[in-house]
Amino acid sequence: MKDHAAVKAALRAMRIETPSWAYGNSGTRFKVYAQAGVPRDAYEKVADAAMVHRLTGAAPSVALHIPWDRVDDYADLARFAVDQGIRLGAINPNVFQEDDYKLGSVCHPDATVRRKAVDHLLECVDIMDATGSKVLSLWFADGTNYAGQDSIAARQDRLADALREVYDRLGPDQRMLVEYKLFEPHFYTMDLPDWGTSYAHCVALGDKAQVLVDTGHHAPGTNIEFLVTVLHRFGKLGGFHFNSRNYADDDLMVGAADPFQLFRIAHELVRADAIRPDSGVEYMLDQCHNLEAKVPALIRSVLNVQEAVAKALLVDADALAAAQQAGDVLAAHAVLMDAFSTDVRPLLAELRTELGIDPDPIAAYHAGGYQQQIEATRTGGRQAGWGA
Ligand code: LRH
Ligand code: MN
Repeated sequence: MKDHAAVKAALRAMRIETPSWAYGNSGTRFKVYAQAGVPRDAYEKVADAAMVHRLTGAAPSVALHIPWDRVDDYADLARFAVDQGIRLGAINPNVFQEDDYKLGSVCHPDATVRRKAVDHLLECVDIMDATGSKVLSLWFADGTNYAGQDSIAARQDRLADALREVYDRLGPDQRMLVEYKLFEPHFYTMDLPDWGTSYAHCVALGDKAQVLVDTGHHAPGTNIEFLVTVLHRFGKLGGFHFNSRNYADDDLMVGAADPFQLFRIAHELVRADAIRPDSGVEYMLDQCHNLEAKVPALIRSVLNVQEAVAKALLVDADALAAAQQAGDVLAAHAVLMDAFSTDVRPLLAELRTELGIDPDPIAAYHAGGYQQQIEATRTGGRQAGWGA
């Protein structure tokens, strides 16, 4: 069993990236509820992300989404982030919100629309050059709603061509993560519906292309820790969009709906020694806080990931291996359940004290008055949101 010092060392090194869009207003097709204090621009989103890092010590970067975070000077935004104590992370292009993209973006039947989409992806690589970001995080809403609507095969060819062009534009230390999603906004085919399709395209592209696993993008009952283990085994696990769900792509706080699933995923990652910052696996959140206050929700989410990983780090690997080798099913399962049933909050509080931060980040947030400050100062202007 890992001693507490080793567990704390691993947690101290872990990095969780928060998503700029989670600080903005979000909702469902029924309603987007505006909240007081919500950022009006990328700078205010970065400031909120910096607050999450100051209180958790574990979220030193924020992912951007373009054009939601479009600014005149990306290098200046990157400098602002550093001044705030964090850095800009993955760059997410958006080819799903313009009328031209109704029938798809890079998979659209019309070459002119495909050109427009690829040009936006290439623009996002330029933005990576300006911000120093190493990750291009690709998700395509592309798909169809009815059988026969378009050629599944032709759309795959168009997708491959677009990915190839962007891949060849990447700099030597840049890479692209290819996200998949089973359904929504399309309901017959999604051109990247599952890990197998993303994996196949990434293998065809090369080493700088890997699969992004959004935990909300699978069919109910999918064993995510299984596919994570296989992707990592083949060197194609590029990263995560962590969130949780009860039904579909609910984008709820990670660990809120199914903390045991998050623990099982963390167990496989710890076993694969894939928690380290230089493991090549990006740990990012992708959530929408439709009802709850956004900054404390992201603080809670970082804590949920830390708790799941801390429990996984406490798994008695030797006892587990011995029970598995002996075919002792109950004993093997018990080793995992012992770790999962361990209250790791005192250990995490100890780690935060050693880091010089408040052992209870949520209490510290409410005591610090940041929520009142942003609600008082961020008046006027246009609140950030998906703007769908
Ligand atoms: C699609 C998705 C994708 C993002 C968006 C905000 O559902 O998970 O990662 O671009 O959410
Ligand atoms: Mn996602």
